[in-house]
Amino acid sequence: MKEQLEALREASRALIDEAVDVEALEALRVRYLGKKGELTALLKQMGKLSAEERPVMGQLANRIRGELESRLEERRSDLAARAQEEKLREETVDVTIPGNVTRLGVKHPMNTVLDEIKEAFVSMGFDVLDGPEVEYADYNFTRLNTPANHPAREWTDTFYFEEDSSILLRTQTSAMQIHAMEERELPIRVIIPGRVYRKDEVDATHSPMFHQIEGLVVDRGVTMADLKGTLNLLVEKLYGKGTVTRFRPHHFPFTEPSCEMDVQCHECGGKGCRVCKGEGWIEILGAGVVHPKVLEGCGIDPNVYSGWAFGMGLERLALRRFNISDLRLIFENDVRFLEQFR
Ligand code: 2NM
Repeated sequence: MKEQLEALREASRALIDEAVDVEALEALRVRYLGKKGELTALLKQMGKLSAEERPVMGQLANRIRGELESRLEERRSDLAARAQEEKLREETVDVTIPGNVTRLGVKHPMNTVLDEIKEAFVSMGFDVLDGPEVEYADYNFTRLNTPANHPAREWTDTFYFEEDSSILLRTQTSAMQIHAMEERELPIRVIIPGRVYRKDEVDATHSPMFHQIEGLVVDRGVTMADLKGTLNLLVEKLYGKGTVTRFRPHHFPFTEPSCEMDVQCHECGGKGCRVCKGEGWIEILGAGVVHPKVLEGCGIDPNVYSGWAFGMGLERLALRRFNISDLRLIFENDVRFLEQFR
């Protein structure tokens, strides 16, 4: 019995020392100390021993059990620590390795201009809306008081989908203003930026697709004075305080009276130069007091409510603002052009 116990002690020690991981240690624990383990089996044979031998062998067996247990535990924590160290080494991040350079884009000049205008109107309590680019001729023309024989309605000027000219690509964002007046509760204060389409040949100042931003106010007691005050505020936000403006009479079918607004040339201060083509003034938008027929067509009583509206082309504003010589540069997205706005 003594020899068997000593042999077990030697063999198990060697195996525990050689174990490569905690799983192997667990297998050894089961092999020697488990219910069906080798040491357990030897203990079960103690009954066969003589009365003198039994306590001596019992003590030895218990000591070996204690030794095995503490040796297993020692090796387990050893192996666990080593595994942890190995993991940390593998996961080491070298923070000194140069990173991958991400090339950041730049804001397109059109968005710079658009964001400034939006910011100016949102700060005055306007909502920003957008609407469909495919419209009924009814919303794009008829309900904006555009006569049936108006040249803008010709198929040579407008992209139609239907033979009967009932559905088209909107030529102005005003179509959405009609939707706004139909659907919104009064008072209304909205701006509507978006793409519009006209059958123009591409050149340095024309494109069959361009961007407009229109605005609309409808409330009780709204007058031309509100139009002028608000648009003057817009111009001061875009071009700086004290920028001089003028309003010239004009004609639009959807407004009466109608006007165009000019800003005094920022380049020459009104004397006349290359930028303003000798005029001293630069036209930036069209506007007017909403025609009573337009209000009526949207179910708004023109005896109680009145409104004003404006529309401006965004490309033209961006070209002038950034001194860009050709409209096509705005749409081509050549990075050599865009990089200049960093
Ligand atoms: C412009 C100029 C003047 C305009 C009018 C309306 C509506 F829906 F209220 F009748 N929307 N947009 C308007 C007025 C647009 O663009 C040059």
